[in-house]
Amino acid sequence: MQTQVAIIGGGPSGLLLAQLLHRRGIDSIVLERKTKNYVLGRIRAGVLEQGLVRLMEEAGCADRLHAEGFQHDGTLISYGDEMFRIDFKKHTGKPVIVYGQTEVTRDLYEAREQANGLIEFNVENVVINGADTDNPHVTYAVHGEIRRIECDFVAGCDGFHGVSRKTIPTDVRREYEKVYPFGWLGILSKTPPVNHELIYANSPRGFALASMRNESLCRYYIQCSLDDDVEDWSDDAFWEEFKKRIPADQAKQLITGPSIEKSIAPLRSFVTEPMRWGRLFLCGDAAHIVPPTGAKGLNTAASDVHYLYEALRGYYETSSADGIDAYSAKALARVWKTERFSWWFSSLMHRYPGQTAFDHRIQVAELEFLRSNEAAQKAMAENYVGLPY
Ligand code: FAS
Ligand code: PHB
Repeated sequence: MQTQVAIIGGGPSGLLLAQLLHRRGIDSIVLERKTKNYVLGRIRAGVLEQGLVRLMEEAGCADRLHAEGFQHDGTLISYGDEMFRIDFKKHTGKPVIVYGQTEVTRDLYEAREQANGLIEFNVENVVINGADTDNPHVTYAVHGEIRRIECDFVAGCDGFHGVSRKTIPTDVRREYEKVYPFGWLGILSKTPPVNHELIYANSPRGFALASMRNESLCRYYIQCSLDDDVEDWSDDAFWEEFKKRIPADQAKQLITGPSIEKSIAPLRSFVTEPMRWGRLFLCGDAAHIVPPTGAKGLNTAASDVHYLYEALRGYYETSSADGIDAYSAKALARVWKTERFSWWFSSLMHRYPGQTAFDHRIQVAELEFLRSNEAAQKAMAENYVGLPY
């Protein structure tokens, strides 16, 4: 087979890139290791920056997002029984949209299918060959049959555990990592949200987050030990702990119910440099990971896709290599800013093993500064709604 761009990975990065390229007449083939239903079964992000919304509009996939997404003009931050609001609209003029990553991915799959986009599922043994030449090709197997794609470029959109990053030679790659000494236990429940906005809670017992997917579907998280097993946490145990971590007046109005999904995610900060090697470009989780505290994972994948899409358009439409030559530096400049914000917000909101009473008072002092200082709130709001592309 022959295509212009071989895309490894059928998650949001790969699908969004494929759909944007298609809209400019640039063809691609997406190779996905799992089935479509498996990919859609993952419960991941819930908050979209305006940049991702604009890209979904440009991809022709934003109708349901606009119809069903919820505009949030601020977020709530609590510490003990204290709570205050960061007003996004006042400080930035922009909202965020609450709309699950699952729905973003569903909309993108639907658009690819309507465009008869080529997506191969259940692929195995993907190998990216000759990325450092002008004639790369990708080999892979489907049901035991070996296949080969000749292409101009390869987009590595295969997430943290994919093959793309590892295709870049170790003497070229530089990796930066911070593993956090705790995880997030998340549940999905068909209950109304405890508040109409998200609540990020710092408590002496640990972090908690009250999020949502719609008015009758909630996504709640509590910080948990890395030694915890999701089986250790009954629904009742989760709800009891969650109530202890949010302000008492919010706990009183919390409506609990059975979990329809429950999982523990480890937290890490991770960046690979460079994000390009020859004709291979890394996008999204294939290149970087953030702790979900700042809701930046999916949204930083989106800005990578934007830079790569514009670079490939420049190559095919004006025969300019400027965009592809600048891709890695441009993407990394924004990646590191979202890494910083996610690390800062995680450091502010979580209880770290060995944290002393002094350390906790410093967190409270920073929260009280954020609560009382307009400049601090503006900085927080600008990072949360999304820094410019
Ligand atoms: P993805 O990992 O989503 O997609 C990569 C795709 O490549 C997958 O479908 C995978 O099956 C496929 N693949 C892997 N190896 C392959 C191979 N060798 N060949 C072919 N295909 C291959 N972000 C937030 O903003 N907020 C959150 O709350 C949040 N929660 C998260 C919870 C968890 C448990 C995880 C893991 C991530 C979370 N994230 C969150 C981050 C997440 O949303 C990612 O940023 C987002 O999925 C990035 O999208 P992709 O780059 O497409 O990577
Ligand atoms: C979610 O709704 O899953 C979510 C929202 C905001 C975050 C992390 C996760 O910071």
